[in-house]
Amino acid sequence: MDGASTTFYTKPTLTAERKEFYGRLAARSAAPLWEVLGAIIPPEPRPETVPFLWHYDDLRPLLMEAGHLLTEKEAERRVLILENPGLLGKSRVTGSLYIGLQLILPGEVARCHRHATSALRFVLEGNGAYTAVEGERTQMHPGDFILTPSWTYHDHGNPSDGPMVWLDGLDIPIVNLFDTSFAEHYPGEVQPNTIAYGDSLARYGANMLPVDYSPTRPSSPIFNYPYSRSREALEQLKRNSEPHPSHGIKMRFVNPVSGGYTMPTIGAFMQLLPSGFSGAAYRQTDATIFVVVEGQGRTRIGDQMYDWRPRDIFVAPSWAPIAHEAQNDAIVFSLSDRPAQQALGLWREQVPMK
Ligand code: 1HN
Repeated sequence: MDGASTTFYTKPTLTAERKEFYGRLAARSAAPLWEVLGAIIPPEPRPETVPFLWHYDDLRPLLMEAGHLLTEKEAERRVLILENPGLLGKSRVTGSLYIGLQLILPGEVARCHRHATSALRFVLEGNGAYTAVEGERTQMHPGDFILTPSWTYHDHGNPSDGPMVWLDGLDIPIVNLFDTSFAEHYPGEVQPNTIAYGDSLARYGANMLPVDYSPTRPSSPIFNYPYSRSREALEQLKRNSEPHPSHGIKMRFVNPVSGGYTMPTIGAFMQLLPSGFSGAAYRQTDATIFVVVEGQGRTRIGDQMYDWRPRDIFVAPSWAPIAHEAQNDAIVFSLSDRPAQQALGLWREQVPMK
C-alpha cells in the first residue's frame, strides 16, 4: 500500500527523556499531540465498521423465538439489534446509526413514548399492523418507509392475525455523541387516535401543500411513504430512462416542504437495479445500510462479494468501494447519515471510481 496515502503524519522517535516527560504530562491530564496526530487525523476514513450481510432467513426464527421468550410489555420494544461485527457491544451498525428487527405479534401493543432520537421503520413482513405518530395511525405494508421524527409520540399495534416485522433505523450514536438524549412515556398506553387514516399523505404527499402551511419541525410532515407509490415510480422510470452506471435507478425520499431529506440525521433511498445490471464501483463517505425488497443479486464491498435475496440486510462502511449486480429486476432500500454529513459540509463521493 502507498505509505503517503495511509499516513498523514509520522511520530517522532520515543526517547527515554520524552517518555518521562509524557508521564509528567499524563499526571496533569495533558498529552502530546505529536504522539497521536496520525491516529486521530487519518488521511482518509478509517472506519471500525466492517462490511456485513444478514440473511433474513437466519434471523427470522430467532426473532420468532424472542416472541415466545418475552412479551412486548416486558421488552418495551421486542427488537433484535443488528450489531456490526466491527462494533461489538456498541449497539451500532455503523459509527453513527443503529438498526434492529422489531417483531409485534397479533393482539400486541407497543406502548406510547417519545425520544430525542429519530427513527425510521422499513416494513419487511406482515400486513395490517399500525404505527401511530402524533395522533395519526398508518397501516404498515411491506416496503413502506415510515418516519418517527425526533420527540414525536409513537406507539405500534397489531390487530391483524399474523406477525409483523420491520427494520428500525435510529440515529442513537449521533444523539449520544452530542449527549442530547431525552426520553419519556406518554401518560397512557396508547395515544388518542385524533387524525384520520391517510390524512398526512393527502395533505402533504400529493404535490400540494395546505395554502397557509408552515413547517413545525425539520422532518417531513409525511410519515408513511407507501411502497405502492415508490415501486410504481421506479417501474415507470425503468421504462423511460437509462440506468445510472453505479446506482441503476436511484431515488431519494424527500421532505416535500423543503426538498431536503425526510429527517435531518437519516436519509433514505430506493433504487431499482434492472435485470442483468452490473454496476461500476463507487464510494461515498456515508456508511450505508441496504435492505433488499425484491430480486436477487450480489454486491461487492471492498474485496468481498455478498449475495443477497429479498429481506436481506447489508452494510457498507464509509469510503468502501461498492458495486451492485442484479440477476433479475431488484429493488433495494437504503439509509445513511448523509443529511447530517452534508449539513456539516463533510460528505464526499467518487462515482464512479476511476
Ligand atoms: C424505539 O422507540 C423503537 O418505537 C424501536 O419502535 C427501537 C431502539 C432504541 C430506542 C428506542 C420503537 C428503538 C426505540
